[in-house]
This record gives sequence, structure tokens and C-alpha cells, in this order.
Amino acid sequence: LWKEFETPEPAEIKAIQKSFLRHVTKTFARTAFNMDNFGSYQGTAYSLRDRLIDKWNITQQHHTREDPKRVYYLSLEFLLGRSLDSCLLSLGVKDIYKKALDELGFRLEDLIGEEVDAALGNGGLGRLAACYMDSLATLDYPAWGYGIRYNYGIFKQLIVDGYQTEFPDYWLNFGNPWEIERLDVSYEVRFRGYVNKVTEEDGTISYVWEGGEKVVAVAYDVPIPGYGTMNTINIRLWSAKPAREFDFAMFNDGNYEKAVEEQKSAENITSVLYPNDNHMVGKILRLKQQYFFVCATLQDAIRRFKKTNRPWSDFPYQVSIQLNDTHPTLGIPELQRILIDEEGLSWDDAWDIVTKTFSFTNHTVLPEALERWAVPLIQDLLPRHMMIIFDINLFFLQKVEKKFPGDRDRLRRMSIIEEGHPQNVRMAFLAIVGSHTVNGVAALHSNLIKNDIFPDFVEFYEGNKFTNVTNGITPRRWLHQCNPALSDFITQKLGSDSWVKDLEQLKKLKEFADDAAVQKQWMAIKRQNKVRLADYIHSITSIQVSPDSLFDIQVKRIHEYKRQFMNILGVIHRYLRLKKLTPEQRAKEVPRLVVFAGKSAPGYFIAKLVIKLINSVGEVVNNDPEIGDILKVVFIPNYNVSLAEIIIPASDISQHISTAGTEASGTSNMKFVLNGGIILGTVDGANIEIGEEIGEDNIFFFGVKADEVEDIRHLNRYRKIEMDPDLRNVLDAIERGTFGDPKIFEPLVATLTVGGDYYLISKDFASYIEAQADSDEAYKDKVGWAKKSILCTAGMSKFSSDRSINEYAERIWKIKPCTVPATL
Ligand code: 26M
Repeated sequence: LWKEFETPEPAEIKAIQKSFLRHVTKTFARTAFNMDNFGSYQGTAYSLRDRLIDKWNITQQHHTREDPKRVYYLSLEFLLGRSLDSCLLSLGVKDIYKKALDELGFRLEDLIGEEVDAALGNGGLGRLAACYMDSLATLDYPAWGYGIRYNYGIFKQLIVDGYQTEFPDYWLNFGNPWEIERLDVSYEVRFRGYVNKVTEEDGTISYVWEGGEKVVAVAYDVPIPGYGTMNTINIRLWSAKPAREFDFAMFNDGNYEKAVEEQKSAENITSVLYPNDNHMVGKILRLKQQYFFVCATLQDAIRRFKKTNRPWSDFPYQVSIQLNDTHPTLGIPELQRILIDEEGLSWDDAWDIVTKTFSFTNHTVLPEALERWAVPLIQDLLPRHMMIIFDINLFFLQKVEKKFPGDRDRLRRMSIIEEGHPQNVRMAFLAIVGSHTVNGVAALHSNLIKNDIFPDFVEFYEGNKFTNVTNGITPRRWLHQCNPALSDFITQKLGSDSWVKDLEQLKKLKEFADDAAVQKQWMAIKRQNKVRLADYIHSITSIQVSPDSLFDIQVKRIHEYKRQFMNILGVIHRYLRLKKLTPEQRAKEVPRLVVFAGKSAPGYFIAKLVIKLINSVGEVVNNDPEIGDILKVVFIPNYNVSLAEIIIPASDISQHISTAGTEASGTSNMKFVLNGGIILGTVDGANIEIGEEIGEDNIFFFGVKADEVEDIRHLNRYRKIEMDPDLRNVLDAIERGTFGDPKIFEPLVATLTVGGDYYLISKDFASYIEAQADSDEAYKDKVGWAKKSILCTAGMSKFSSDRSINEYAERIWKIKPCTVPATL
């Protein structure tokens, strides 16, 4: 493809060693005598960083010359994980680096393990942003990611006495080789202050936002190389610094303490990622983060646009801005403000540009996750924006009134401002009104958006704004990198590795589904991956698990709607059943390892109790000599991207068991199936489309459908439904103290009884247990299972993030690839 593949190897190896040693000795001032794995990781990373920067520069120069329409992907979260391995693979230099380091006495695998994850995200939404960056780069799109450089990523989870405890993730402690500090790229961001009304001589009125406090946003660039291509895009992360003028003034007054305080309060803005997933918190610092982020980002995008001296009317044809959920929605009133207050455009001309520029992805239907900000809070922090939001709302409601005259209730329902004490801004409504396109992230979810959450808007826009783009995952990290044995085997069977960039190729694996030799090899690779996970589990928890048991895995954020509670109740049900069997009967059971991992939001009391229950059940089950390997329960602490790369290739079954209609898409479901794991799940999110692609024989579906949920909830509220008797049995065991002090679990159990069982655990329990039994039966048939597993991987073409990104590019962003000539 390009030069890295062509260079004669020995010279290239020498060059790598030379650059490695140069960084070790010059950049880090170490010698060969005090080299450890971490030092070697740094040397390797910096040598790779040089290559990234070369490619990045060539890319940016090319884009500046061609000046194509660009997309800006705005996300408060990027969950990138580690970079060394993925960069080596993208640049096509992994083998040669391995050799070069081998000769120096280092094992590449050890160095890869030294890197700390970049964990600037909570879960699905943040990891999706990272997968999309990989695809944008790989498909040669001219794209930029924009985010925040939090000093603390998602907290580190430790389990103490069965409970989650949180520790700060100060990930920058030992430096970050994957970022380039750009002290020269910085912008001022204003908060608070006042709005001055100015009447010009001709009578026109304009507004100026003045005073208040200023902070500075400094850029940190993270290059993202495409796989096997020159294109290397950029994620620009903003870090807050105090504005210089402020401390000067205060130092001159001799007010040193105050100056330092101001500095702290500026730096606070980008200090910590809010650890809430699918739950909104109305904290002012979070609102500051959001505005700080969009303010710096828009200044940067506008500066780039202005370099080409085009008229403002060209802006939407040169710039497309994607909002990753409502978190960056303040970008809409901010662009409107810049255009009218600073650039002197009329309201209508400005609004036309704004609505042609933005598009918005919704990631959740949970009401508690929909962002609402108190009007007084915005008024205080961003007075001019609050005025503009009121005006946007006024003009919007005038159009609604025109279309549906006299419909007062409709106006109330559709108002961006929710009435109440205080009033609230409904950020999703603002995002819809200010965007040209709104999308959901899986077919079912997009339909729920249209029919259940925003039906008034669908009616108003006559269906022309709402669409679906089903999520995808990058096959580079989630198969090629995390499962090298399976990746090599697939390449060998298909006769080419082109599937890594063209997942449609996987369909050809279907031919091998009944091939006994392929099945054997396929399952041998699965077993290797299970051994790798078993070793990891042993090293972390001291629990010995058998790689010959069925690995049944549920790893994701802990949340009531995801129903980890139902999973552990199912485990208890299994345990109670096993205890009643004779040893002879027990020996015929399929041995099962049930793995859990995931973080709870620190303030989410019920979710934290679920973690405690899982650990308490594990304590009893794992130490029951009658049970042995027939059932083991493990909670792996501190789930993150790197752990996912070990866990996902090792599953026989993975659970995606959200109450139907609550999981917008899910993306780990795709990762498991891509690695030949079978889903046991509800008819929800992307599970549905996965089932359509791989065939219903290869997925264990259970539970009620989304359209049944509302009626059942209604009945639950009035206790019209008896609790499932098997579930009652399980709760009795908890209440008897089988798993420790039952008082601890009372509030958790109460969610099913007095709490009205909002997530329908009782309703779904029988069919859940039945699906589990079906999976035991199916697993006994080794040939049948191998076939299912192969057909799973073979059916996953659709779920490449390359497909998702091409859809966004063609249907929403209207951007084209801008291929950078390979000149290195
Ligand atoms: C909001 C306000 C304050 C603090 C945090 C938040 C917040 C942060 C993350 C709210 C929601 C957040 O993430 C939601 C999320 O991850 N949604 C998931 O998105 C995935 C990608 O589309 C889907 O696959 C999942 O189904 C969906 O739950």
C-alpha cells in the first residue's frame, strides 16, 4: 500500500531501534541501565508518535489545499482506551516493531500492557464516538472530533467488602504520548456578565455581551490514523486555563490568593468527567463544561472557515456539525449569537445557516436522561444565550401556531421552555428545532423517538427531519486487534485480510459453517480466549474457573434498565435448583461461569446494591463444595476498554437483557457476536437487527415486546399481577439470609414488590429462565454450537462502524472522502 510495507526490513528495524533509543535517552533522559517496561513503552510510543505527526501534517496540508466540506463530531465523551496497539496496526508496523523490540530484549505485549486507558467517557456513547473516529479516518473522510481533555477520566472501581468504591483516575500522571499540546491554539470563553442593548442611528437594535469572567481554552490534539491509509484525523480536546489578564490585574493589587483562586476555578472546568451514564445531573459545573466546549470549538471551526474568504452563506456547504446527544446543544444558540451579534447577520439569515449546519443524534429514551436546564441557571451563566433561546422558542411556536391554530395544549407540549418553578430548557427540543436531521441509533429506537417521545415534532416537520442510523463498531479494535487468533484464521479462510476494511467479506464465512475442520479450529480459538480470561480472573480475584465451562457474560454500566439484577436472580434460581439435584444429576449439568463487570454511577444507590448482591452470591456459590465448577459467579472490577478487549473474545453467551424499548441500541452486543459469541437477550435495540442478520436460530430471544411494556407497567402499579412464583422463591432465599444479612438487600428487593417492578423483571422472569435452559441444551451439542458461532461472525457485516459512517456522510453530512496521496 505504501512505503512502510516496502522498505527493506533490516534497515527499517534499525531505524525503529534508533528512534526508540533516541526517545528513551533524549526525550526521557534514561539510559539502557535503568530501562523498565514503562520506559520502553514510552520510547516505543514516542517513536510511533513521530510517524503519526508526519501523517497528520500531510493530511492537514492536503485538506487545507483541497478545502473539502468537513464534518465536526462534537462529543463530551471519547472513550478511546489504549492507543499503542491500534496505532501499530493502523500503520501496518506491528510485526516490525515486535521484531525491533525483541532484539532489544523487550516483549511488545508487555509494553502494550503498560499503557493506561484514555477513559474520557462513561460507556456506549463515548465508545461510539471513538469507533466513529476510527472509521472516519479509515474511510478517508475530512473529519475532526472535538471534546474535553478531562484531567480525571471515569473513576477507577475497586470492590471492597463486595461494595463498589471509587478512586480518581488521574490518567495524565505519567504523561500522555498520544497528545500534542498546542499552546498556540487557544480561545477565550466568557461566562456571566451582562447584555448591553445598543440602538444604532438607523434604529436597528443590537446586543453586546460584556463583562463577566473569562477563561482560556487550550487545544490538545490527538491524532487518529486510519487503518492502512495516509489519512490521519484529529481529535481536538480543550483544556481550561485562567485568562492571563485576570491574574495580572490581581497580582498588581497584591491580591495573590484571589488570583490563585481564580486560576483554580478556571482549571476546575475541565477537571473531571461526570460519571453519570443515562442520567442527567443539573450541576452548574457541567453546564460550564458544555458551554466552554462549544464556545472554543465554534471559534476554531469558524477561524478555519474564514481562512478561505467565503461568504457566510457558504458555511453550511463547508461545515457539518454533529451533536453527540444533547450535551453540546448550546452550540446552536452560540452559533446564532456569533452570527447576529458579532458578524452582523440578520436573525433569519443566521438561523438559516444554523439549521443547515447542525444535526443531532439521540441516544436514549429514558426520561431521567433527557437534559433539562433551569432557566435561572442559564440566565445567570449565559445571559445572552438565554435571550436567544427564548427568541428561538418564540419564532418556533409562532410557526406551530400557524400550522395548528388555536391548539394551546400543543404549544405547551412543544415549547422549548417547560413551564414550572423554575422554568426549564428542554435541550432535546432545542436540538431538534436547531438541526436539519435528528437520528436514533437503531431501528426500534428511531421508531420510539418518532412515535413515543417526539411525535409532535414528527407531525410538525412532516417526518422530514427524523431518521435512523444504526450504530456500528470498528472491526479493527473489536476483532482484528482484540482477537488476533480469530483474525488470522478468518484471513486464512477468506484468502485475504481485506475484510478488516470491508466487513461485507465476512459473509463468505457462511460456507464454512458446516465444515468440521473449521468448526474444530474455530472452537479451539474460542477456548484459547477463554483460557486468557480465566487466567486474568485468577490473577485479579484468585477465583479458579474452568475454561471448559460455558462462559456467560454481562458487562456494561450497572443500571436498573439493563437488569443485571434479573441476571443475578437467575443465577440464584439456578443455584437453588442445583442444590436439589443428586450428585449424579448435577454431574450432567452444563458447567457455567457467570461473569459480571461494570461501573455504577457513584450516587446510584440501587445499582450499587446490585453489585453487592452479585458479590455476596458469588461468595456463597463459589465456596459451596457441592457445586464446584458447575456454577461460578465472578464480578471483575474496573471494567474498561482494555478489559473489554480480553473479556469479549471469551464469551460463549453474552447477556443484553434490558427491558424492551429501553436500550437505544447497545454496541457491546455487536462486539460479542462479531467474536463468535451468542446473544441471550430481549427484543430490544440493535439485538433485533442482529437477529435479522444472523438468523433467529443463532440468538436466544426472550421477554415481552416493547409495545407491551406500557400496559404491563400500568397493571404493576395497581398490583394486578402476581409475582412469578420462581422469582418469589428466589427472593425468599435472599430474605432467609442465604447470601448474608438480608437487611442489606431490602431496598433492592423492594423495587420488585412495593416499587412496582418498573423494569418488568417479574413479568420476564419465566421466559428468561427458559431461554437460559435452552442455551444449556444448545451448548451440549458441540457441533451445533460451533455452527451457530461461525454464523454469528459471518452475519455481522452490517454492524461495522464503516457502514454507519458512510450512512452519516452520504445522507446527513453530505461529505465525500478526500483521499490523501501516499507520499511518505
Ligand atoms: C448527562 C448529563 C450530565 C452528566 C452525564 C450525562 C450523560 C452522559 C452519558 C447522559 C448520557 C450518557 O450516555 C448515554 C449513553 O451512553 N447512551 C447509550 O448510547 C449508546 C450509543 O448510541 C447506545 O448503544 C446505548 O444503548 C445507549 O444507552
